Amino acid sequence: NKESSSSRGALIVLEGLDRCGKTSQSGRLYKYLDEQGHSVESWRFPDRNTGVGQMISSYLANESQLDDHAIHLLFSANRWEKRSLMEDKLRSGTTLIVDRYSYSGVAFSSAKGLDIGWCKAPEIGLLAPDLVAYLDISPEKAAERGGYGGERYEQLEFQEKVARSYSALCDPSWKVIDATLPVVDIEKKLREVVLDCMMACQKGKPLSQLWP
Ligand code: NYM
Repeated sequence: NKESSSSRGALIVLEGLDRCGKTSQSGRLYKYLDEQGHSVESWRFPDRNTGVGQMISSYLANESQLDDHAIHLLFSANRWEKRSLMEDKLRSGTTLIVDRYSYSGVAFSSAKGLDIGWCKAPEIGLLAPDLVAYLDISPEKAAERGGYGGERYEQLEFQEKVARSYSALCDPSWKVIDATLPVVDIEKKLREVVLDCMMACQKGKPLSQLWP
């Protein structure tokens, strides 16, 4: 059948603190893979284009207030509403580069003091990434980069808590990349791990679900 005869795309997730360089690295990676002739798309969460995404966006802009649990579930719902499209894309051979995913969901909400098990629960059954690349930077270094916008969470003290939450979540399969290296070096390391991962997916690595 179609599924077993054609190879699938890879689900690549980039994670890290605010100002770690994820967004510019996803852009560079997308451009590279696209130019190499791969079928690839660049995604991000929150996806602010949906109805749920607009609620999230207004919360982040401090234009609305929501209970910590409620906003957590909205971030999760925002991933659920994209799940079937995500699966279709992957199965039809498109690689997805995703800027933030469930790990951001758990790291940011548990940094507020919510129970980590409670935070992970609504993510169960979403597609598991084939690769998590963590762009590692200390909260202090990230803050020095300036450009924290005025959004909620973009403060040193809170980012320190988020960094601790990410450490608790990080598992040995994550590819941790030093985000203080020159941009081109980060790009090179990222390409290496991504191409390896895409190869494994082409060779038949099955899609799996959170939490493995
Ligand atoms: N964020 C992002 C969460 O708190 N939970 C989530 O599930 C996701 C995906 O939203 N500070 C936070 C992390 C960021 C903020 O993301 C907006 P970005 O990448 O700046 O658009």
